[in-house]
Amino acid sequence: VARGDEGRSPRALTAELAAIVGTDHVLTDPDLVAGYVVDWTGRFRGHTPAVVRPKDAPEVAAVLAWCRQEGVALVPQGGNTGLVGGGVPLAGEVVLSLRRLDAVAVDQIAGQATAHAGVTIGALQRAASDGGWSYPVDLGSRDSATVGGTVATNAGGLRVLRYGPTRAQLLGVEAVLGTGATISHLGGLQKDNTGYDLAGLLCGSEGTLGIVTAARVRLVPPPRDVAVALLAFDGAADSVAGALALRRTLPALSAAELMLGDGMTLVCEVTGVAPPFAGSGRPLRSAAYVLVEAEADEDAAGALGDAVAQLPGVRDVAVATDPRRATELWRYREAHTQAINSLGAPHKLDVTLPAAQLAPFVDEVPAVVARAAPDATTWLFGHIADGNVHVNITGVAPGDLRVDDAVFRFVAELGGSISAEHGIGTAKRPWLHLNRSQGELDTFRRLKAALDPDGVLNPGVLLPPLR
Ligand code: FAD
Ligand code: 2HG
Ligand code: ZN
Repeated sequence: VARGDEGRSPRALTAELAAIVGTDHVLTDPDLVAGYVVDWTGRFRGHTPAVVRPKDAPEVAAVLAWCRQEGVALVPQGGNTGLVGGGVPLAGEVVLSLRRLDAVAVDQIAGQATAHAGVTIGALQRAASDGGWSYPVDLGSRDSATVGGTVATNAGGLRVLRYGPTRAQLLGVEAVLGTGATISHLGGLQKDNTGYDLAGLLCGSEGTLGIVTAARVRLVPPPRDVAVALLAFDGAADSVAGALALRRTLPALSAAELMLGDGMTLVCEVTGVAPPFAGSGRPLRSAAYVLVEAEADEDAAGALGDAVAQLPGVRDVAVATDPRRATELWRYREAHTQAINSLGAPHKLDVTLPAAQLAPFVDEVPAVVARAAPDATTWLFGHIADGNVHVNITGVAPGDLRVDDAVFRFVAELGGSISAEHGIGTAKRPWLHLNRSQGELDTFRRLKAALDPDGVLNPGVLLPPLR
């Protein structure tokens, strides 16, 4: 098992790493290191002897080779927007920041892009758009989250129901494995049945098997016409039923996002934005909202309007007739993460439920939380048409795991998953057995041993410690 910073003189470590990447790219000054050792929420805080910033795959390979030789553990880091404590050095690991690998090239003929690990999703989207295409993975952290990080976590986001998660866009990767081998498969062939899908394996492996240095991704034609509407319902059950029905009645559906009255009120208070449905005052606690987006060749608004008109239980509709209003409606949803964080670091339990269990889950989970921690507050929102609910819990100490345990067990009882899209990281390791059999966990360990034989890559992430 690799160690963190214990047992080695910091000066020697820094000098040896500087010989690989240059003195300017080994950060040790506490002010410079500060942003790399704590996660976006503030719940997970670690420490590190150094942040190392290689410029390309050969330098990544050289840093990894040094870590293996010295038995020093490292944590790969992209935009540090991960929400499960997987990208920060909780046990004093060296941080390997991939942000300097920021080249991106669009192949307009193929409709594909090769993006290096440190390219942000926003930059990839802009490059795709400049080339007449679109990169369909989109998430609120787009201006910080990187290609490497989204591959490592198999990030989902706002349009999974139409385009799939990151793994569905991936045609190949370049990566440095824990064995020291650099593998590269960036040719972008649409059809290529030549053995194991290593890109698919690295996708979602959370930096435990290899360091992704570049990815070849497929692009999609940009949507010609987009319509957005915010629907209000009287309660969660109606809103869930409505979102699920739209998947069938509105083939153009590209996003369906749940919000509840409490979350909407908080967002309006924190951002200063006026509540939706002017004149109806403060949202009711029992209100539920679904933000709906449709993409079509033409008349997306017409298709959306027809489908909504047939939907039972809709109490109010706000339609965006121009892009500015569409952005305003999206803001109610996208501001949830920031608004909840303003109350203190939450516990984030990103879960998926089978469709039939979604409404009962949304109704019952606040009581499950209250039984585990009576002072806690539960916030629910998420990608409801994917069955994905973001359960956020505030008013609980970072290390108090009672609510996590209660919610994950409830999810497992209902046949759901403890991680829809954020991954396991360090936060959910103790509960992986709820979703994965002993045989699967044994297979995970064999893969880990084969691809990271020295155990230097993210040793605290994903796999629970052996008892
Ligand atoms: P980091 O946070 O730096 O790292 C995440 C994990 O990947 C860590 O385990 C790290 O060690 C590993 N890693 C990073 N780079 C590499 C690499 N090059 N090679 C190997 N391993 C690596 N997630 C969603 O899925 N959907 C959403 O809708 C969504 N919305 C978000 C909104 C906000 C406001 C925030 C703050 C986060 C959101 N996230 C969402 C979570 C987060 O943005 C994603 O998990 C994203 O994929 C993380 O990318 P990153 O570059 O920040 O990775
Ligand atoms: C989102 O969908 C992200 O906004 C973050 O996945 C969810 O803050 C969260 O819990
Ligand atoms: Zn999400």
